[in-house]
Amino acid sequence: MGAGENVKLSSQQLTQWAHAAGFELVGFARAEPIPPQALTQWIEAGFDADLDWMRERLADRLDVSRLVPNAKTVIALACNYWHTDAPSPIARYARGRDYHYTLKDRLRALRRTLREHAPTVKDYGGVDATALMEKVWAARAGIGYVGRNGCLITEKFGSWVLLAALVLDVEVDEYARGPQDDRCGTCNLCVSACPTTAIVADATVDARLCLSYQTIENEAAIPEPLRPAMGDVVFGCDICQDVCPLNHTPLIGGERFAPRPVSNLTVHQLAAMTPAEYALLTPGTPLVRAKYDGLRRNAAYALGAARDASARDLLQALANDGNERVKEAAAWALARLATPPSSRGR
Ligand code: B12
Ligand code: SF4
Ligand code: SF4
Repeated sequence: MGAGENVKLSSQQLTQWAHAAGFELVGFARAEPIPPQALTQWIEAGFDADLDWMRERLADRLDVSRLVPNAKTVIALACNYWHTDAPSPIARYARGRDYHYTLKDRLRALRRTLREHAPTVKDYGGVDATALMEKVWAARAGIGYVGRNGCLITEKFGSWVLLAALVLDVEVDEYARGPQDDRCGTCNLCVSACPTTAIVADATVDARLCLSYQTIENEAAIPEPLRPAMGDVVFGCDICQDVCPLNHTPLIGGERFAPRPVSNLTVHQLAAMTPAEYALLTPGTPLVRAKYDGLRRNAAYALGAARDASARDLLQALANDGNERVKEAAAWALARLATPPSSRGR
C-alpha cells in the first residue's frame, strides 16, 4: 500500500485509531496546495514579527507534497485542553505539562498503529513548530473554522483545542466538505476586548501587537505602548478567547493538560520567584520558553501595568537585578507607579 497504488484507507478506521491515541477530534482533507495569499499577505505585512522560521519554509507550508511526495491526505487532529476558569496570569495552554510532548506522544501512537496496518504509507507529521499550517488543515478537514480572533473554533470544545496534523501519501475513502460554518456573524467581542488592537482584520493577528507573541517569543524589551495592557498577562494571552461566546460551555480536558502548581502563582509571586522555585515549578511546562528572566521581566511589566503599589519594594529590588531586561522592566514599572493614570485609565 502507498504511493502509486490505488488503495484507500478507511477514514472511520483511522478515526478510531486517532481516538485511541488520545485525539478527541479528527478530520480528513485532500492534500491540495494552500492558496499562497493565506500566508504571504500576512508575512508581507510584517505580521510575523521576528518569527523568521515562518518565512524560511514558506513553500513547504503552502504545498505539503514538498514534505511527502505524492501527498494525498492531511489528517487534522485536535485535543481539548480546557481545565479551569480560575484566574492565572499564565495562559491556559501553558498551565500544565507542555502540550507539545502530549500531542507528539499521541501522534507517535497513531503513527505506530498506522505502520502496523499500512507499513508502506509515507507520512510527515508534527505539532506547532513544523511546516504545516495547522489551522488551515483543521478547517479544511472540517474540525472547525478560523474565527475572527484568529483561532480555530470547534463546535464541541470552542477554541480550547491544540492542533496537530499528519500528511499521508495515500487517499482515504471520505473527506470533509470544508470548514464548518462560520458562527462569528456580527459579533466583534474579541476585537474590542483585545487590549492591544492586535486583531487587525478577520482571522488576522499582527504578532507584533499580540501579547502572546510579546510575552512568549520576544526576548528584547516589550515595546512601551503595549506594556500598559499587561495587567494580568505574564505568559501567553487568552483575552480574545475568554470573551468568545463560543467558548462559554467548555468541557474539561484530559489529565495530561491539568494545571500544575505554577499556575496558582500571582503576578507578584512570579516576579519574586527565586531560581530554586523556578527550577522546581517550571520544568516540563511551556514556561521554560521564556526562561527565568523572561518570566520575571514579564511579571515586572505586569505589576507596573496594574500600578500595584504593594509591589514597590519588590520592584525596587528588581531594578537592581543582575539581568538587564528585568532591571529595565522594573524601572519602567516603578516610574509608572509614580504617574497617575491618564484620562483613558492607563
Ligand atoms: C505563528 C503562530 C502564532 C502567532 C500568530 C497567531 C495567529 N493567529 O496566526 C502568535 C505568536 C501571535 C500566536 C499566538 C497564539 N497562539 Co499560536 N501559532 C502560530 C503557528 C506556529 C503558526 C500560525 C500561522 O501560520 N499563522 C499565520 C497565518 C497567516 O495563518 P493562519 O493563522 O492559518 O490564518 C489564515 C488562514 O487561517 C486563513 N483561513 C481562514 N480560514 C481558512 C480556510 C481555508 C480552507 C484556507 C485555505 C485558509 C483559511 O485566514 C487566515 C488569515 O489569512 C501555529 C502552529 C502551526 N504550525 O500552524 C500556532 C497556533 C496557531 N497557536 C496556537 C495557540 C494556542 C496560540 C495562543 C492561543 C496562545 C496563547 N494563549 O497565548 C495565541 C492566540 C492568539 C490569536 N488570537 O491567534 C494554536 C491554536 C489552536 C487553535 N484553537 O486555534 C496553534 C495551532 C498551535 C497548536 N499546535 O495548537 N501564535
Ligand atoms: S491573544 Fe491577547 S493580545 Fe493577542 S490578539 Fe488575543 S487578546 Fe489580543
Ligand atoms: S468573540 Fe465573537 S467574533 Fe470573536 S471569535 Fe468569538 S464569536 Fe467570533
